[in-house]
Amino acid sequence: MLVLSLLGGLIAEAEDGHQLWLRKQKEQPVTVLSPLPNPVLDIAVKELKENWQGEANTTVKLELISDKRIKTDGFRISRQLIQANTQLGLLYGTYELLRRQQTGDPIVGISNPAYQRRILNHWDNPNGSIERGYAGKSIFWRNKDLTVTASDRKLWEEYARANASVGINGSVLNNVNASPGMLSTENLGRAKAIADVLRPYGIQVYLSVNFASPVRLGGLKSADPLNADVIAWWKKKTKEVYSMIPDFGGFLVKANSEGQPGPQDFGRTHADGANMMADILKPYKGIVMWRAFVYDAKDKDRARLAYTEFKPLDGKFRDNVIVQVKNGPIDFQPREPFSPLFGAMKKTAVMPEFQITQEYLGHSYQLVYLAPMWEECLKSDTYQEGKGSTVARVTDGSIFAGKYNAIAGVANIGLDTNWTGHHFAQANWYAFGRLAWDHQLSSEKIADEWIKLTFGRAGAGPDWKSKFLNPVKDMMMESREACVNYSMPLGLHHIFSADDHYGPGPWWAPENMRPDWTPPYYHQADSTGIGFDRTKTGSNAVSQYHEPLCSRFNAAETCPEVYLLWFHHLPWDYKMKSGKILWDELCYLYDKGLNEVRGFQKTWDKAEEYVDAERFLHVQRRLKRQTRDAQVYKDGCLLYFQQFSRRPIPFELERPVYNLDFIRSMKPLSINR
Ligand code: GCV
Repeated sequence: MLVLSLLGGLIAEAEDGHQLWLRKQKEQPVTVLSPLPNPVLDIAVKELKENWQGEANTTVKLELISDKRIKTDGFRISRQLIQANTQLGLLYGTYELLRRQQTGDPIVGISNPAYQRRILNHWDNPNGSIERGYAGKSIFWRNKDLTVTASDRKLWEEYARANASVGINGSVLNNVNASPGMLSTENLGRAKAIADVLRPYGIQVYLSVNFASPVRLGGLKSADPLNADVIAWWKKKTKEVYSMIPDFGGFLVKANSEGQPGPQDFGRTHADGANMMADILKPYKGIVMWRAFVYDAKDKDRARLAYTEFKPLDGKFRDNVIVQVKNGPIDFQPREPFSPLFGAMKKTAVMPEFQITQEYLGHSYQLVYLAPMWEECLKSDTYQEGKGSTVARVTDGSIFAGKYNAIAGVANIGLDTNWTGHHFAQANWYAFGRLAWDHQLSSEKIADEWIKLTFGRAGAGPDWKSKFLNPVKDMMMESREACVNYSMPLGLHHIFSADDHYGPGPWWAPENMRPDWTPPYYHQADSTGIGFDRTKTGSNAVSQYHEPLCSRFNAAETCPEVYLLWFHHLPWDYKMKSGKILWDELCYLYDKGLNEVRGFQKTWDKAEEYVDAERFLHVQRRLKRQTRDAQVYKDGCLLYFQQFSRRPIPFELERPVYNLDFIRSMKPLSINR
C-alpha cells in the first residue's frame, strides 16, 4: 500500500523530477549587491533572490576582485560574500553558496576548477535520435524542423542552468558519428540559437565534425588534410561558424574509427588531420578534441590499439589539440583498468572521456551510480612521473602543463520529463559536473549532496538522515559494484548482448562477424579456463603500463583480482585469494550482484514514506526490473560458462531460475516490458 507520509508537517507531494537537484524551496528575503548589471551577474542575483535559504533579510555581496589564489573561474565564498576574478566565478560561487545552504556544509573557502573545460558530449543526431540515449529524443535537434520555439529556448535555459550549477562549461551539440550536414548553414543557425541561450550561463558550444565534410557537404573530390582546396574549405566553414557563434569552442572529431572517415584514408596521420583543423581554429582560440577511440579488426588485441597508434605521435600535435581518451582501453565497460594512454604522452594534452549515459551499465532501467567508477579511474596511479601521477594529475595540467586541459562526459540527457529516464541517473549528470570541477571530491560526498538536494525537505527530522539519506547513499555507493558483479565480474568485459548492449550475450558470435565485435573474443572461455591473456607471453598489453604496474598486472598473484580475467587466462580451478577456486568465485560474485539488487529493493521500499509517490513508484518499478534482469545476466553467464567449466554451481547458492536455451531465445532484454 502506498503510504503518503506527513513529515515535518509537509505532505510528500508528487514530483516529476524535472527540477533535478535545483528543486524550488520556499526562499527567505535577501538583498543582493552586484557590481554591475549584465547577463551573467543578473542570473546570479536572480538565483540568490529566488533561492536564498540563509538568514532572512541579510545582504549578500557579489564582488569582482583580483586574487592570485583564485584560479580562472574559481571563487571564494563566505556566508554573505562571494568573490571571484571573473563574472562566471561569481555565478559558480552563487550556486555553491546556495548548495551549501541546503546541504549544511560550511559556507567558507576558495574553490578552483580542476579542469579548464568541463564538457558534455551529446551523441544527438540531426534527426532527433540519440545514439545510446535512453531518456527520449534530443533536446537540441528535431527531424528537419529547425524552427526555434519559445519552449525550445525554455528547455535549453533549464539545461544551461543545471549545467552551470555544477560547473559544466561546454556542450558538444551532436554525435561523434557526425553527420556532414551538421555544418550546413541551416544547422549552424540552430546551433547559434542554442549558443545564444547557453552563453550567459558560461557554456560554450562545440560541434562534432565529420572528417569527410569537404567531400560530402562541400562537393570536393578529397578530404586529404594536406590538400589546399580542403584546407580552404575548412577555413571558409570555420569562418562561417565564428561569424555566427563568436565564442564557439571548437571541433570534436572521431576519425578512422568504426567506419568514420579520417586522415588515414589519405595516408596521413591523426596528427596531420588534427593539426590542419587546429591551425584554422587557432586565431579564434578554438580547440580540437581528437578522439583516440580506435581499433582494428586485424589486431590480436583491441585493447592495445589506441596506445600503439597515438603514443608515437606524442609531440606532433599542435598545442590547441587535446587527445580525448576513454577511461578504459576498450569501451566504457562496467570495469576496466585505466587506459594506458593516460600517462603515456609527455608533450600532448590528453583529456578523459567518461560515459554518463549507461550504455553498458543498465541503460535507464537500472540504478547504477557511476561516480565511484570515475573516482576509481581519476585516482588510478599511472606512475608516469613516479608515484602519485594519477590519471587526474596527468590530465589536469599538474604534471605537464599544456595550454589547454579538459574532461568530457557523454551525456544521458533527453526529452524525458525527468531528463535522464531514471531519477537516479540524474545523479550521474550531477556527479560528472562536480568531479570535473573538483576531482578530489569523493563519490560518497557527491552522493550525499545529491540526495539532500534531490529528495531533501524542509522540516525533515533526524529520522530522515538515518532512515533515508544513509541507506539510500549506501545503496548508491554499492550499485556500481553490484552491476559489475551481476554482469562482468573479475575483469570480464564485452560479454553483453549484441546491438542493444543490455543483458548477457557471452555466446554471441555469428559466422563471418568481426571477431573483435563478439564476446568470445574477450572472455576466451574454453575447457582449460577463462580470460584474455594480456601478459608478456600473451598480447603483451601489460607492457603499455609503467612499472610497477606492468609487473603487477603481469603476474596473476599480484594482479588485482578485479582485473584478473582482463589480463589473464586462468584455469577454472585457479586458487583465488578467498581460498575458493575461480569457477566458484565467479558463481559467488554473480550471485552476490543479484542479491545486492534485491537488497536495493528492500532499501527503497523502506524509504517509501520519505519520498513523493511519483518518484517512489518510478524507482520501485525499475528496481523490480533490474532484479529480474540481473537474474537473467547471472543465469545466462553462469550456465553458458558452466558448459566449459563442467563444475556445479556451489550448492549453497540459489539455483538458476532460467534455462540457457530460454535466455538465448529471448527477445532483447532491453525491450520495454
Ligand atoms: C558513438 C561504442 C558505442 C557507439 C559509439 C562508440 C564511440 O562503440 O557502441 O555507439 O559511437 O562507442 O564512442 O564512438
